[in-house]
Amino acid sequence: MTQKMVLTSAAMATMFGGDPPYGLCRDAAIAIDGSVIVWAGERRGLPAEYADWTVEDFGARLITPALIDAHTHVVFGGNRATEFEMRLNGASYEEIARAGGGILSTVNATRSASEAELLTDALTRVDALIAEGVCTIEVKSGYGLDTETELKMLRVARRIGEARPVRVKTSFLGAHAVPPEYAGRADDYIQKVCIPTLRTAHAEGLVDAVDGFCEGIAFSPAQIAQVFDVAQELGLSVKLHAEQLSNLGGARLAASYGALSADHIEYLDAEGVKAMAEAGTAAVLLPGAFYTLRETQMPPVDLLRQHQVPMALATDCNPGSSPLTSLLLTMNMGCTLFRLTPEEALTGVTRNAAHALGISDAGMIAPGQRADLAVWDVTHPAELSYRIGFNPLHKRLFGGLE
Ligand code: DI6
Ligand code: FE
Repeated sequence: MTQKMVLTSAAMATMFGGDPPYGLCRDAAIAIDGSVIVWAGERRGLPAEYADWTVEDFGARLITPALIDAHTHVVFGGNRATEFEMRLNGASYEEIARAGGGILSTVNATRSASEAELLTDALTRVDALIAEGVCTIEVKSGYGLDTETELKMLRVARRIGEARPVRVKTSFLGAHAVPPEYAGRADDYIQKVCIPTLRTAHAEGLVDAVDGFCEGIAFSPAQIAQVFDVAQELGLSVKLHAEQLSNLGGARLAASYGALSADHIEYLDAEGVKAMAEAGTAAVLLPGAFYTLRETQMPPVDLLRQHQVPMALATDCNPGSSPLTSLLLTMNMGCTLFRLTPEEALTGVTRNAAHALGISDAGMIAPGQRADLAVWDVTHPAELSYRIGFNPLHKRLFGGLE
C-alpha cells in the first residue's frame, strides 16, 4: 500500500520561481502520495480530497526540497593529507601534479583498492552528505584512467545508490588526467583508452553523462572534443571542468555540445558566459576548491546573473582540491567567498543543481516532484547559509520515506 500523508509546517521554501523569495510559503501543507508530491501550498487551501490523509506536523520548522550535490568525486582510494602538508610548506597544486603527485597519486591508490574498499570509503563521505539532507549526488570516475579501474569506480558509484537511500547520477571522467603509462602521449590515451572505455562503460549502463578536465595540466579543447563527439554519438549529455586554473575556452566548447554544465569557471570570460546562456548550460560553482587552492580569481557571478545562467553550488568532494563533505558549508562559502545571496545558494543546491544534472523531478516542492524533502530546525531559509559548521537537519525524506 502506498503511503498517503500530509506534511504541515510553519514555513516551506518551494524554490519555485523567485517571487516571493525562495518561493516561501507560511503555514504550509504538502500532500504526498507514495514517493510523489501531489499538492503543495498554504495549509488553509488544502483540497478536501486530502483532508483525511495522515498528518505529520513539523511545527515551527522549515521544509525545503532535499539538497542535491551536482559535482562530486566521492569514489577514490586513499587521501592526500601529505600533499596538503606539502602545499603548506610552499609547493603549489600544479607543481605537485606535474611531479606525479596530485590526481596521479589518487590514481595509484584507486587502482590498488578493491571495489569493496572503495565502496566503504565512499559511503563515509556519502553518509556525511545524507546527514545534511542530500537526496541526490552526482559521482564521477576519473581516478582509474585505465579501463578496469574506470569501470570499477562507476560500479561503486552505482552501488552507492543501492547501499543508501540516495539517487546517484554517474559521470564518466576518463579525460581527467593523463596516466603515467601515457605520459607525453595524451592523444594516444584519448584514442586508445578513454574513448574505448567510455563505449564499454556505456554498454554496461554505467554512464549517465560524460565529463572532462580541460586545462593545461590535463586535456586541450581539441582532445575534449574527441571525447564529446563520442558522447554525442552515444546520446549522452556532457559537462566539463572548465576555466578552473586558466582560460582555454572550455565553457564555450562545452556549450557548443549543449552541455548540462560548465564547472569551476573562475577564469570564464564574457564570451563564455554568453555561450552558456544561449545553450542553457548551467554554471556549477565549487567554492571548496577555490578555498582549498586559495584561488583569488572570482567566478564571474555578476555576468552569470546578467545572462541568467542558472548557478548551482556543489562540494566537488575530492581528495585533492576539495576534501569537503558538507553542502551546507558549501552554501556558506558560496555566499562569503563568491558573494552569492542565501537565496542563490539554496537555489544552487536544489533547483539549479537539478538543472545541472538534467533532472526535472527534484529540486523544487511542487506537484509531480519526487517527495525528496528536508525538514530543518530553522525558521528562515537564510539560516542554512548563515551558520558555519552547524547542521540543523531535523528529518530527511527520500521518495516520501525516512
Ligand atoms: N578539478 C578539480 O578540482 C578536481 N578535479 C578536477 O579536474 C581535483 C582532483 C584532484 O586533485 O584529485
Ligand atoms: Fe571536480
